[in-house]
Amino acid sequence: MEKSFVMVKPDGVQRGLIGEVITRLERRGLKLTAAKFMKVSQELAETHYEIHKGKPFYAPLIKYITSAPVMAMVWKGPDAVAAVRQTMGATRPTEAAPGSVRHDFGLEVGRNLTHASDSVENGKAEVALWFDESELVEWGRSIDPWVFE
Ligand code: IDP
Ligand code: MG
Repeated sequence: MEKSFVMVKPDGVQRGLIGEVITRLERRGLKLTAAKFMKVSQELAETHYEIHKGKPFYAPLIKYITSAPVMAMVWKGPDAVAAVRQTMGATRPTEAAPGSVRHDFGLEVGRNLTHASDSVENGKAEVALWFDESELVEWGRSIDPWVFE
């Protein structure tokens, strides 16, 4: 089953929205596989956002993501990458669909509350970057047959 790396960014943590984000993903039927509350090192931030190096928002982005703790998670499910992106909403909160996290709680792209993997391939790479294999919890959820066909 597909895995998505999800992070409640420092603004989401500071605003008390960890529970809100988790609730929405749980309600959707996605399955929590790993979670840790942590400070992001400069090195981890730079590796995670390597693709954006050289862009005008890169330096502020690294500063933002290392400025306060984040909630890093892995969520699993059929089509999990697309499902999580949809629940989080488009990168720019003013372009995010009503009902999405970024729409409902955000205004500015530089304070858009969450991260979610944008492809299956990046999902795998990000899960491996942020978590040790031993931190991934494989578990049977009793409602699985009522959520997964
Ligand atoms: P994503 O988080 O929806 O995948 P990306 O384009 O990968 O969006 O950008 C990574 C992050 O960089 C965004 O979530 C946002 O925090 C920040 N960012 C992207 N574009 C801008 C911008 O134009 N100004 C400020 N920050 C930006
Ligand atoms: Mg991205």
